[in-house]
Amino acid sequence: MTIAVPAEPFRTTLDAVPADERPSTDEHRYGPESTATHPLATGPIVTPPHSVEGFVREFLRELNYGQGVALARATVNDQYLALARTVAHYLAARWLETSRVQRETKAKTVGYLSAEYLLGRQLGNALLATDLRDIVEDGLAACGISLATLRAQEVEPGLGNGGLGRLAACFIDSLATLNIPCIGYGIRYEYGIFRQTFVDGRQVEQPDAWLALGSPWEYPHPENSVRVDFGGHTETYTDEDGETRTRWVPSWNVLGIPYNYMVPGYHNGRVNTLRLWSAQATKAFDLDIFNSGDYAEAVRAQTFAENISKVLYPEDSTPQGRELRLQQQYFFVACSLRDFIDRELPQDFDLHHLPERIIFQLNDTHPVIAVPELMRILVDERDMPWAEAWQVTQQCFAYTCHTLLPEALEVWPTELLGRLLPRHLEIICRINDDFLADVRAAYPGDEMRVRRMSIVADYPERAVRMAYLATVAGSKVNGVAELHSQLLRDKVLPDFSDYWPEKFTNVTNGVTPRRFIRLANWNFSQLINETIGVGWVTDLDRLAELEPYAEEADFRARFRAVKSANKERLRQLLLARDGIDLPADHLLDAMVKRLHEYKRQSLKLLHIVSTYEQILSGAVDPAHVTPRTFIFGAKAAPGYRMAKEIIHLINAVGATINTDPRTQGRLYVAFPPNYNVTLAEKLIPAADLSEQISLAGKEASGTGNMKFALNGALTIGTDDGANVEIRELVGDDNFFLFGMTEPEVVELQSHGYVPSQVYESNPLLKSAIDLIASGHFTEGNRESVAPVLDDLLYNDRFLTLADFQSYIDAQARVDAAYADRDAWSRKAILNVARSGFFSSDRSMRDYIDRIWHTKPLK
Ligand code: NBG
Repeated sequence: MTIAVPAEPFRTTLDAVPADERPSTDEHRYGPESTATHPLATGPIVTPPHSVEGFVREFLRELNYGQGVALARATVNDQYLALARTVAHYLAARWLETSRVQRETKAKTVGYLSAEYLLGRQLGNALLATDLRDIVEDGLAACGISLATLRAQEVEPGLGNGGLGRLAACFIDSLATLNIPCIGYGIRYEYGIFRQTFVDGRQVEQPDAWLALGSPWEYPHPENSVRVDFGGHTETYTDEDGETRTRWVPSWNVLGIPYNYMVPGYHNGRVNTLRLWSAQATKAFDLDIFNSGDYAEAVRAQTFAENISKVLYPEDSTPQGRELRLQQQYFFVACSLRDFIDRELPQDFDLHHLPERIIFQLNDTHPVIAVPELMRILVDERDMPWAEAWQVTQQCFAYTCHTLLPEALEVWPTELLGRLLPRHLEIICRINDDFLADVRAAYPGDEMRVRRMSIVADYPERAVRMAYLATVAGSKVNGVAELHSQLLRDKVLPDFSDYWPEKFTNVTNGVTPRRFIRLANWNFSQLINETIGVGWVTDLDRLAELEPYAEEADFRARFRAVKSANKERLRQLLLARDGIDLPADHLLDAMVKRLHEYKRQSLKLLHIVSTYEQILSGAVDPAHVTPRTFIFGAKAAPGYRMAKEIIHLINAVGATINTDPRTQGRLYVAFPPNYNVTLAEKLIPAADLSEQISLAGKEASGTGNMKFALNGALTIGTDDGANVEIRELVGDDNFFLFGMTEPEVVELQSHGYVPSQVYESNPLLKSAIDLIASGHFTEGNRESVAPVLDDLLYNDRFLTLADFQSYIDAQARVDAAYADRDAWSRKAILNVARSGFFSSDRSMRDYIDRIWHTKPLK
């Protein structure tokens, strides 16, 4: 198709720009109080024309006037920024309209409080939401630009560590698509999750300067900044009515600047808001120092304030309890509560009715300091009696727990809390006193129970257990998969579930089909469209209609063709990105997730080494080995030594196997660095086998497991997290189950587990471990493998060795099944057809029904 590219607007005069193509007007600036009379100012917000010509005109205008360059001189980055802004123009009218309707209808809003949002690239998603992909592709082509090149220019906002942050991103996508009023609140980290590189096979972290080349998707509003106080002390005083009251006299403060991002619904005309806060120094902060003439000190003070939103803590499931992290947490929830109460609600709003307008969902314990903050606002600032304030507060919060590891539940020392947030500590203590009085009344004489349930722990140091505070304050507490919610009730918070059985519920996680099927697996989604129509993207249960096609040879062949094409696409990407040359036609066996001992990447490694060792020793004829590529993606927290040792060992094993002529064409290990959402979108659709091999009872849910199943990979997995539900839905024949169950794990541990005995008694395992121990993979260096092996043999907290044989047996079943490709395809298609439940749209409906009770916008 050829289109005539119009002259760039800078070559024309302003008057020549047709009136209906002027930039959109913000109705709030010209809103009810406005005296504007011009039809453009009072009329509807204008969306650019949905045509190739209309797009090109808008794009060139943005390039010339927004970016300030001519097409002939524009860099790829200029073009990307102009394109992003242009696509955003198409969403702007819906965005402004959504927020107007939301305000006018006084709809109850979900305030999703999350310290992390792992968004992934924005451009593709915005093109999908606006249905502009073809228009943009043609329009850019007419300008001599490739859309693919511009898409590759985007640096993803990596404002999260892993599953928890990605879940938040999926949830806000679904809420927009379901037309549910929601504001996502979080932190605009200047540096997101680190960029991972490997040097001699060891992880080296590099800062993620994601903002360096511009950030076209955000809309800063410094004029709406919020002041956040810290430190100081509290004092009591008597008010005009003779009441004794408390006030907080803070000692320092910072400003929170809101940055708004659009969260487009899918083809429904809605665009919700994600509001991320950035910290800035206040004037008060450094004025004194400036006045004293110490310029350098004043600038240092500024840096101190801005540090609060400087960097994402690169931890996942193991918080480190640092002061700056508590500052981050309080910073963003204080901004968010203030923002909602002061800016989203009318000025004269009676806060007794707050629960009718907002439900704040606490995404794990990170935002839980919002509970005493709301109490402080109501009691200290708005003069609400304590009991009334507590009633309001309890209805305004609900809490999601995302872990089962005790070390992952946040606990803040009272010393630190008292220093940073003295008033909040007092409020927490009063909440605790009131709560424990109720517990004493319910269980007279049971002081042990009272101590167990206390929000404030006395041992090993006086500290606030944030999960307990959230449980006491929240209207509901939920886990993220059936098994997890059960264990949460039985093991993590048993006293609380005994006391408040009805407070506990489950909402199984989900993933957005927009990004993880429609966008990531375009060819497959076209095949689905041709087979069952297009509605499945917002109604994922409709994938069930694919089930009969699993029995059709032609459909299976088409499914395989898509899989092969996806593998080829991944091959090309990794070649260009990392110089990794994936062999063609292998079973692609993928384990991608954060590196953590409980997830057991080392079990995967033992399987690889064992397969290799069997070939070397002649026990197995290489001709009988299923050609397999093992692909890993995993970042280790920078301070997590064992995780880093495991990464090093995987790389060492990979380097040896990939260059050993004896296993050429049979085994290949790929470990592309810096696994992130962008890579996931290419990798998951290419995989045949999904590794979900955590120790039973440790993985709260997992969401990668869902993405793989929905893209036609079979799972090899333990009975853990959402694996349990995946297996129930897809059926035992289409899932490779292995390993101990959670009760079996408890049983083994209670008898005293001795990993070295397993090693001694299992020859296959022994020879694999011995091969590693010999230094075979590390150029004879035995010391460098000792940390991992010693831990496996003498500690093995996550029972890797105990599950080894069962895992190997399951892998043999995988090989046998893969030998019949056509039968494998059938199983893979059934996985897709039966996984519609794992849409985050369904998760959101469950939250709405069981927890939020919000309604779609009219
Ligand atoms: C993670 C769990 C995962 C789960 C995600 C999302 C934390 C603290 N938890 O199993 O480990 O899928 O949360 O719920 O990051």
